[in-house]
Amino acid sequence: MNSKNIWHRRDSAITPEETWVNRRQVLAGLAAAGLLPSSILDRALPLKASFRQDPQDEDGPKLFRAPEGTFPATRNKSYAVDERPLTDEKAATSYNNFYEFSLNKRMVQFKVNKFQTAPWKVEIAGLVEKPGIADLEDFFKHLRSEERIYRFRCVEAWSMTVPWTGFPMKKFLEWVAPTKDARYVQMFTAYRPDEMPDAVRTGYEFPYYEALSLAEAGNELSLLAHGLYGKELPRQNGAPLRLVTPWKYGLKSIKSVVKFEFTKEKPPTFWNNAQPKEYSWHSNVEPNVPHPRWSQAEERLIPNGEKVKTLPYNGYADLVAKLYEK
Ligand SMILES: Nc1nc2c(c(=O)[nH]1)N[C@H]1C(S)=C(S)[C@@H](COP(=O)(O)O)O[C@H]1N2
Ligand SMILES: [Mo]
Repeated sequence: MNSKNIWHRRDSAITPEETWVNRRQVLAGLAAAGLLPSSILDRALPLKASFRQDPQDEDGPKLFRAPEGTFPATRNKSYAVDERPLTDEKAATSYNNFYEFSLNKRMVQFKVNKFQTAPWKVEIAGLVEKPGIADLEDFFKHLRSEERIYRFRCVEAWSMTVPWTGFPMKKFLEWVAPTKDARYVQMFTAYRPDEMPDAVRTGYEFPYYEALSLAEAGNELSLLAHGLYGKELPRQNGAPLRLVTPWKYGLKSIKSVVKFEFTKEKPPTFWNNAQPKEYSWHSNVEPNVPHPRWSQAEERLIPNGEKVKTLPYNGYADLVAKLYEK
C-alpha cells in the first residue's frame, strides 16, 4: 500500500480523458483563469477541511432537498460489497470527474458552488407513453428509494466502493412506459455555462450525454441515484439525480440529469463520440481489454491507492453478462 499514490500524483497522469482535447485550448483556459499546475494545487488544498457543502446553506444557490423521511432509505442487502472496505465519504466527495466544473478532480468540489439544483425539472421525451416535464419531487411520489453499496470503477483505473440511495431504473421505466418501438434511452446533463466554470473554455462540447439500451436500463443494477452516504448527493457527485451503472466504467454514470429521451436508433454517447478508439459505446468493465494507452487488469482503490484485480463486469457478471451474449 502506498498512501501517497493518489493524492500526490499529478492529476494529468491519471486523467487520460483530458488528453484528447486540444491541449492548447485547455492550457490557455487554465492560464487565463490564473490556475496553478494541478500538482501544486493538490498540495495547496486544505486536506483536513470539511469537503461537504451544507445543503441548507442560506447564502448559496438553492439546493434540492429530498422529501422528509427519504433518509435513511432501506438498505437493499442484495447489493453489498464484501471483499473491500467502503470508501471514506470525504474521499468520494472530494475526488471527482465532472468536467463541466473542472478537469481537476480535487477542484470540482469547490467549483460547483454556483450550481443551483432546486427547483429541478426533468424532461421525459421521445418514444414514451408519458412524455412531459416532471418536477424531481414527482420521482419521489412515484418511486421508492433504496440504498445499495456498489463498486465504482473509472476507466482511468481507480475505483471506489460507495453507498448510493436511489430509484431502481427498472421502476422508472415502468412509470414512464417507453412505447414498443423504443430500444434506447439517451440522457443529458444540465448545461449552464454561467454556473459551470469549465463548460465552455475547455473545448469540450457540452451538455454531456449518455445512453443505455432498454435492456441495460431495465437491468436490476441500473440505479437513478439521488443520495450518497445517506444524504442528498453533493453537487460534485451529480446532484440532484444521476445514473449509476456499476458494471460499466464510471463515464457511463451521467450526472445531474435533466432529460431522458427514448429512441429507436442507437444514440451517440459523449466519450465514444469524442474518442471512439478509446471509449466504446458500451464501456463495460473488461479487465482483459486494455485501453489503448494503459492496462485495465488492475485498479487503485481510492484513497489509499491499494491495487486490486479488476473483475469482469466489475464483479457483476452474474447479473449482466447475459445482456451481451451473442
Ligand atoms: N455530466 C458529467 N457526468 C459525468 C462525468 C462528467 O464529466 N460530466 N464524468 C464521468 C466519469 S468519467 C466518472 S468516473 C464519474 C465520476 O463520478 P463521481 O465523481 O461521483 O465519482 O462521473 C461520470 N459522469
Ligand atoms: Mo471516469
